[in-house]
Amino acid sequence: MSDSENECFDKRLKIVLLGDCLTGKTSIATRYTQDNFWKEYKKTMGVDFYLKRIILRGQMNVVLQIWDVSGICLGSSMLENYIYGAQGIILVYDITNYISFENLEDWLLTINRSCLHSGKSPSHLALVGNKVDLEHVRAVSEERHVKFAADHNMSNHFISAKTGECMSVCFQRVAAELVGLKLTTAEKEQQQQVVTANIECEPCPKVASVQNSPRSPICSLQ
Ligand SMILES: Nc1nc2c(ncn2[C@@H]2O[C@H](COP(=O)(O)OP(=O)(O)OP(=O)(O)O)[C@@H](O)[C@H]2O)c(=O)[nH]1
Ligand SMILES: [Mg+2]
Repeated sequence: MSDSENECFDKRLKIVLLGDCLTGKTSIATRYTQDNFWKEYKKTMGVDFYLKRIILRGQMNVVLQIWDVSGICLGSSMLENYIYGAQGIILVYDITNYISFENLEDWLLTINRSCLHSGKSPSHLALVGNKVDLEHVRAVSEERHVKFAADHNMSNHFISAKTGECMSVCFQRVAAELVGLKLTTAEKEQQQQVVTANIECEPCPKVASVQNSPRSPICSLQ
C-alpha cells in the first residue's frame, strides 16, 4: 500500500491469530479477507499476513493487519516477535477438538510471558470457537467456552470459517473494542452472516502440496 493510500485510513490494527494446528486460523483469515475456503489442510509455516479494510460505525476507516501464526509456533522463540506490538490477539480453538481448547492455557501462558518480556501487552484478547458448522460433533460446551472467556477477560465468539457464519461480526467487534467504539445491536445483527450447511462426514485432513495450493496470502515469513 502506498503512503497516500495509508493516509486515507484512520487506524491500522495488528491482530494476531493464535491456537493449535488444524483449528482453522488460516481458514478464518482467508474466509474473512478473500471469502474463500479450502477443505484441504495446508500447514502454515511461520506466519502469513492478510489485510482487510473495514468501516466502523460508518465513520472510522480501519485497516486490519491479520497475522496468521502457525500452530507449531507454540514454544518457538519466534512467537514473541509475532506477538510484539499486537493490539488484538484472537485465540482460536476447534469446538470439535477438546485438546485444542485445553491447550489455550498454554497459549495464554506463552502470551503473558512474551508480554512481560517485551513490556508490551495487547489491548484486547478474544476467544474464538471455530467450526460451528460441525455442531453435531461439538466436544466443548458453550458453558466452558463462556467461563474461560470470562475468567481471562476475553470477548467470546463462535464462528465457522467454512460457512462464514458470524465471521464479520467477530472481527468488527474486536476492532471496535480496540478503537473504543461500541457496536449497536443493529450493527451486530447486520454483520451476522448465517449460512446453512449440509451435514457431511469430514475425511481426515491431508497435507496438500505447496504447488497445488491456490492460496495467495499477501506475504509470508518462515
Ligand atoms: N468443517 C469445518 N472445517 C474447517 C473450518 N475451518 C477450518 N476447517 C478445516 O480445518 C483444517 C485446518 O484448517 P487450517 O485453517 O489450515 O488450520 P490452521 O489453524 O491454520 O492450522 P496450522 O496452519 O497448522 O496452524 C482444514 O482442513 C480446513 O478446511 C470450519 O469452520 N469448519
Ligand atoms: Mg494455518
